[in-house]
Amino acid sequence: MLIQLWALLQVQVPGVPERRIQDIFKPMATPAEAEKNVALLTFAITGAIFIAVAGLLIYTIVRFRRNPRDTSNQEPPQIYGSNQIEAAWTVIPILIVFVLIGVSARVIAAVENAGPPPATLKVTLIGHQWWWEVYYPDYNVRTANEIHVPASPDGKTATYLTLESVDVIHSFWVPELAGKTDLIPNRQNFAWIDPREPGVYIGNCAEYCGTQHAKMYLRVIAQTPEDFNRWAAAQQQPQQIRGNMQQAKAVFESLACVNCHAVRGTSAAGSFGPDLTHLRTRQTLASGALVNDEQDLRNWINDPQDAKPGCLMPSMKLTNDELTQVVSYLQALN
Ligand code: HEC
Ligand SMILES: [Cu+2]
Repeated sequence: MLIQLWALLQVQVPGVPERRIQDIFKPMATPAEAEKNVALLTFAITGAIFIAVAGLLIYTIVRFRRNPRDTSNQEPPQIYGSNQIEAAWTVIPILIVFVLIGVSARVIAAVENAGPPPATLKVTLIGHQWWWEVYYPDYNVRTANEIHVPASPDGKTATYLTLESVDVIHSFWVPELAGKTDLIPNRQNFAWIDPREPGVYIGNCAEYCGTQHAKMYLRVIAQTPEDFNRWAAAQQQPQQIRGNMQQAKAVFESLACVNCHAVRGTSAAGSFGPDLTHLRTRQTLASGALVNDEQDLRNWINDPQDAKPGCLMPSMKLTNDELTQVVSYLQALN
């Protein structure tokens, strides 16, 4: 319920098939499927325990309630101890716990030790307060907040994610694709996904990481292999700006933006904030907080603290003219 509500609050991008309800019971990838089965088993066992305990409790309350005609005010007989019952309710729960531990451990091991299929895409996902850096080592492509991957209808393609963090602990969680895995500073974690259908799968940082943790959405954009290859090839291109953008580009390069942001092919080479080389090809801005259109982009650059109070991009107090130039430049970064 809460998860659904939260999904509905997210930005909608027209024309993109989006799996808006993040339902762990409708897995769309192998790891999520395995984990769903453990969840169902755990629910079944704990559900049965709940019904047994609650049933006995209700039975006792009703069966042994005070009789209104009983005016003797006497305590009922006080009975202590039964070795059989004590042993039963010690041993049975221990056995149940061991079954759950065993099954969970087996599924975790199976997911973690699964060998990569021949067609494996490598992606490094780096957590920042409060956005995701996405790096494709085999393509030397760097982007943010939206992970493009090939879909895997036949289960023969997978994306292996190396998870890192530059500041605090974050957590990768795209419920329909895989369970949570933390991104921990000074260490590498791994996760993998193989989305069965093309589409946009929405996730969120799942480990509280500071004020804007709730606005740290993640999109996995699964595409057909052809579409993915086309996307990757386009992302590999450095930025080429058409003639009439020269002035807008110069304004952007004269501002402090370049200390925090990179645009490949220009003098902007900062790495503190998201790489903006192909900004226009992203669906959202600021980790899913805003739609990537002219209006939201303008508002964001004018004052990022409005959409994400406390975020690590300051309001640059641009003049109206500078703002217009910078927005038109960023809008041209295809
Ligand atoms: C002090 C470093 C810093 C400066 C200076 C800075 N930014 Fe940012 N910028 C960031 C950070 C950090 C984020 C990510 C914020 C978040 O999502 O929480 C960001 C996000 C953005 C985004 C959204 C990118 C995306 O893919 O979601 C745009 C666009 C952007 N900045 C443009 C600019 C422009 C234009 C300037 C100059 C007027 C500028 N920034 C100056 C740090 C900076
Ligand atoms: Cu977080």
